[in-house]
Amino acid sequence: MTVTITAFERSPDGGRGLARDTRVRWALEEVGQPYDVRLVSFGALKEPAHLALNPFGQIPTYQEGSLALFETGAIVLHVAERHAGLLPADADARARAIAWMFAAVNTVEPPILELGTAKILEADKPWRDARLPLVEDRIRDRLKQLSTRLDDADWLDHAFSAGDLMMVSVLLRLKSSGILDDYPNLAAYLDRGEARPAYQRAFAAQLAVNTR
Ligand SMILES: N[C@@H](CCC(=O)N[C@@H](CS)C(=O)NCC(=O)O)C(=O)O
Repeated sequence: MTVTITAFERSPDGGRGLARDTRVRWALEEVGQPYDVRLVSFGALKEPAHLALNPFGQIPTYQEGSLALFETGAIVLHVAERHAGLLPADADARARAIAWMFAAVNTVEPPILELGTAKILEADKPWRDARLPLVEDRIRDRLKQLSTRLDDADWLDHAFSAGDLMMVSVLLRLKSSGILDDYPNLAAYLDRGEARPAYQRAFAAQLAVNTR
């Protein structure tokens, strides 16, 4: 059955791979599932047709026959459950991989997103300079914990899984900040994720859209 995802017609990041269609593309590439992409303008995101697919008016969405999904965690989990390659066969290892997916979007991503809010959306606020170090400290707390757990392993729980795909996707947002320089094992983890051929294909596909 044809899979269709949505992505920005023109991503605000200019194709750096930070728009969240990249993680869905990456998951589909990892499992070898072809997909179509429907590009959506910012205006169209808030129109009824798109809101029927994602009530929050965001990308990406995922359609497969009569199934329509939103939220990248749910989409990547769906892809990982339907196809081999992103979740271990062992039931306990599978549950742990899913726990890492939740950790990525629920525990690690929120303070990282706050940094963007503090730097860009609150750039003109009088509290901006006082708030920024607090936000960075919250990110560092999480990175230290993640770095300690990863230690010198390649991936979070033995073999690469959807948990790593989500965690690397979340950490990518820090790449230009320099914060990861203080956590060399996390920087190397990020490099390993980006070096995967499936990620490279996903990145190239979204870049092609944004450099047309
Ligand atoms: N939690 C959602 C977040 C989706 C999200 O923030 N999408 C952004 C692009 S990466 C978006 O569509 N922003 C436009 C908007 O919110 O109007 C997910 O993981 O799918």
